[in-house]
Amino acid sequence: MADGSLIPTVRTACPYCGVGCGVSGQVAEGRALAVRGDTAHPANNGLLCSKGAALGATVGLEGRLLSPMINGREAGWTEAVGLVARKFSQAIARHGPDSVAFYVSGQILTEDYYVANKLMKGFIGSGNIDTNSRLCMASAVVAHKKAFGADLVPGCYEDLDLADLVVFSGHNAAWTHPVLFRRMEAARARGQRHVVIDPRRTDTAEVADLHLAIKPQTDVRLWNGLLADLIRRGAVDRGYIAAHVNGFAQVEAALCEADQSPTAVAADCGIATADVEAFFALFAATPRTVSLFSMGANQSTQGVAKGLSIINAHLATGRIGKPGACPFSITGQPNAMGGRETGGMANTLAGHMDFAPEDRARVARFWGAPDTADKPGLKAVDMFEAIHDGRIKAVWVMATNPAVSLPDASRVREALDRCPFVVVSDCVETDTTAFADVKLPALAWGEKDGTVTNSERRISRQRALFPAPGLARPDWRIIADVAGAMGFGDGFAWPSQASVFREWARLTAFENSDRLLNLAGLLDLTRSDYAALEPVQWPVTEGGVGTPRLFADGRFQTSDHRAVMVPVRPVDPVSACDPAYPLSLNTGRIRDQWHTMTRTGLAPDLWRHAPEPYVDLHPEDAAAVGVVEGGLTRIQTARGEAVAIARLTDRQRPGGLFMPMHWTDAFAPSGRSNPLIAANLDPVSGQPEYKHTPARVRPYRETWKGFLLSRQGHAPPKGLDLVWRRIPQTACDLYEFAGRGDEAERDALRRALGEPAGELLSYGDPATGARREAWVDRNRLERVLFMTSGGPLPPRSWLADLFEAADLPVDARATLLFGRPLGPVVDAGPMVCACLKIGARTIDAAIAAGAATPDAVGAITGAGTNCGSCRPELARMITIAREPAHAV
Ligand SMILES: Nc1nc2c(c(=O)[nH]1)N[C@H]1C(S)=C(S)[C@@H](COP(=O)(O)OP(=O)(O)OC[C@H]3O[C@@H](n4cnc5c(=O)[nH]c(N)nc54)[C@H](O)[C@@H]3O)O[C@H]1N2
Ligand SMILES: Nc1nc2c(c(=O)[nH]1)N[C@H]1C(S)=C(S)[C@@H](COP(=O)(O)OP(=O)(O)OC[C@H]3O[C@@H](n4cnc5c(=O)[nH]c(N)nc54)[C@H](O)[C@@H]3O)O[C@H]1N2
Ligand code: SF4
Ligand SMILES: [Mo]
Repeated sequence: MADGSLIPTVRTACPYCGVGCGVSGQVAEGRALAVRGDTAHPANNGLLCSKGAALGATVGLEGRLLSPMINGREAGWTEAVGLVARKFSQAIARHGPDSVAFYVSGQILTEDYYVANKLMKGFIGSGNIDTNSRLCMASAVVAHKKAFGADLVPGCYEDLDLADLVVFSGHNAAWTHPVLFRRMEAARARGQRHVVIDPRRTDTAEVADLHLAIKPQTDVRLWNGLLADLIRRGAVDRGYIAAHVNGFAQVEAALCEADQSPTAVAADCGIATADVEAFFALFAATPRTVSLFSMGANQSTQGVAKGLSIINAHLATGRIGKPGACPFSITGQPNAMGGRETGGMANTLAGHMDFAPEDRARVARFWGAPDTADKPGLKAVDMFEAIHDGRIKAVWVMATNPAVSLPDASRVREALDRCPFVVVSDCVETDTTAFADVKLPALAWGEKDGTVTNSERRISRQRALFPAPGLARPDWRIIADVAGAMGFGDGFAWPSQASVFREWARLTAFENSDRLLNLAGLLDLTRSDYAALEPVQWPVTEGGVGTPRLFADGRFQTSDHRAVMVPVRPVDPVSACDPAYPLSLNTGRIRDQWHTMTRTGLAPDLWRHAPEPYVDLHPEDAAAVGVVEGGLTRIQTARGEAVAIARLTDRQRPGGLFMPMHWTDAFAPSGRSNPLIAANLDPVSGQPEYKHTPARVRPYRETWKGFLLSRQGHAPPKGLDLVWRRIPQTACDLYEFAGRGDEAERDALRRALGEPAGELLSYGDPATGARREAWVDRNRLERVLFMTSGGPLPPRSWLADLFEAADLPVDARATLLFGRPLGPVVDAGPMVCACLKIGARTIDAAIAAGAATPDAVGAITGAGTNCGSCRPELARMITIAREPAHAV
């Protein structure tokens, strides 16, 4: 019981990022959920970010998949499971085990992952199971394996508290790992320094001590330059290298192939020599350095090389396995790490064992599965290519939305469309379920029960808060049932997820003389031990004791126990740009949305910070082609086109574009980034280069535009070529749209929308092409539609707020078609603090009145005082207000 109340508290883990925060949930009644940060969880000590804090708004049942569906009709489990088993078995019988595939996700639990991998690799006998972590962690995994002998993350979050210097490589932690960033903010207050390597001036970079806004994809050049400089200064740790590291001489020799002077490095990276020198000096002088690396490093055709160049600098200085010192690849998804452990990747087998004959024999023996795969399967992008060309006849997608998130997404959709049999397990309808022959309803967060592993190898429990709705089932159970129906029942007959976990733990400990991934201390968990399991970091030794830091003894998991430095050479893909596509398109995340928005998209508050798809670009690049601030803009690449709102900013390097990855058909079909992304891969890791595609921009040049506010949901009207965006509000949906057609196009839209109930109020002005309509039913506002072919449109917020009223205020009715109340309009500006709904104008006013720190702004306005995710933005706004040169 919490707070003396009668409502029980369930301690669980957040389903979003790899920080892996503990969440305390209380269910009042039905599905009404209140969440707080779990003060006893070591990852977050009670903090949550905006996404975690909004979990309560995302657990409703509307839109949920609650029954298996076969070709669009509801079916029972027996029929659905039987069909999936039969289709997979038939494909295997006719075309062999490699004609089927699973594409899974870092958002299923370890138990789910273990069962999926055991079925595909152990019993179907194919390596064709890969995970969306291919798009995320694959390059870091390869770098770890090459350098340490296995996919081992050396450090822990405590290192981020203890470090004197944190280097962020391609990591916008302020937005993507906000709770960890707040921990580092606290360390900064104690003197920790931050260096950010990112072509964009992100919120992480804005508040850093040094921002290296490198030319895209020049990281290897920079880190090699750093290592050469450390050698020149005598700042490498010769004793550590002699005792624990191979390959130093080869790396040193490779460095000598290029001019490593700070001036040459700075020129190639497109930054000031003084900044390069400052970074090198700071790194050399700071033994307690943590180098975080994330998607700006991994999602590259040089992703492995980037990781290795970072690790090389740490091995050469002995900054690993020590408090406050390590290279730290941070994970994205809540269970990216769990997937890497259990074998979710096509090129590993299970439990950090690969396809070497003795490893394979050991896993096959453990599973009692003589047909266990003896070679790696297809990696994600190649898997979808094999679906496209017909080699794969049946695919099962679980907990991921590849029709949105894979590169070259139009080709992925084509592949799914051609595939003879597509199964999708999800909790809701998605752009991918649209291609499914069979949809299987999975339990969602708050209903599932099992374990996840976060970035610091910490295993936490996700626990159920609600009973299973409808016919939804846990993923592991669905897979085990299909395995049973395929005739593999004996190996899949677990009575509970606790018994799956025990088997998984036993596998890690099985004939284990040298594998660090070992859960020996968790082999004998009873069901109640499992229910009560406290967060613990692997390796877990016999007494159940965890291990925060690896390699403290300088022993690595290679055959001679020495780490390996690997020579890496930079490649410059950006300067070789096609003149038709002179810009470099970079993509990534926004603060308050999670990936394809199937869950965060349900929380209206999370829409306020970035309501529409946008493209950030430098004012010079915009001016060159006539793109204007706030204007609809076409972004074109050799693969496809999108339309987004232009945001002109000097936070973007000239030549660079940035688009968020999040929009889908459900929210903005033309705002999707991934039809634009070429599927260029790191040759070893197979990870796509989401951060660089040659591109160009052009104004969209709409002839008319408008917006609709409606209680009723609307799909984008078929047959009309509109730029269409849906933006959920508290009591209605806002739709923004624009077109390039004539009056007839507007009439067609008007017809497609149909008529709601109620009385129609309307106004038209042929001169400006303005058309304004409102429907009021029993004094409740049902719909508002505004269109214009030239004139301005009023702000939407006042109108959206009117939908929250049960009864339309009398004066509001009179002014509805003006789109604003009588008297002055208070526009709070773009929303900065999503929790307390504080807009930019309010914050600017507080800064103008003298607030000089995020705390001071918080004291006046309240902004940043709940989850704190907007604190970096407050700091940036203060900086900009102070330095007018910054502002654009
Ligand atoms: N709010 C939010 N948080 C999330 C997620 C989410 O969807 N929303 N997703 C989670 C997941 S799965 C992941 S993987 C993580 C990702 O977390 P991050 O890696 O922090 O996120 P991104 O925005 O993809 O990319 C990080 C940065 O890489 C920079 N970059 C681009 N090119 C280069 C380059 O050549 N060199 C360098 N050094 N940097 C470059 C980009 O400008 C961007 O700022 O976030 C996790 N957290
Ligand atoms: N342009 C661009 N594209 C990118 C990236 C980028 O930086 N730029 N980043 C890439 C990266 S790092 C990642 S991780 C991917 C993420 O891309 P996706 O994995 O495609 O994105 P999500 O929206 O997280 O998809 C998760 C799906 O699982 C469902 N789901 C949630 N919980 C469960 C569950 O318990 N069981 C089941 N069966 N389903 C569940 C959700 O409803 C959702 O549909 O995107 C990649 N794509
Ligand atoms: S930082 Fe936010 S999204 Fe990540 S685990 Fe914590 S609460 Fe969830
Ligand atoms: Mo990710």
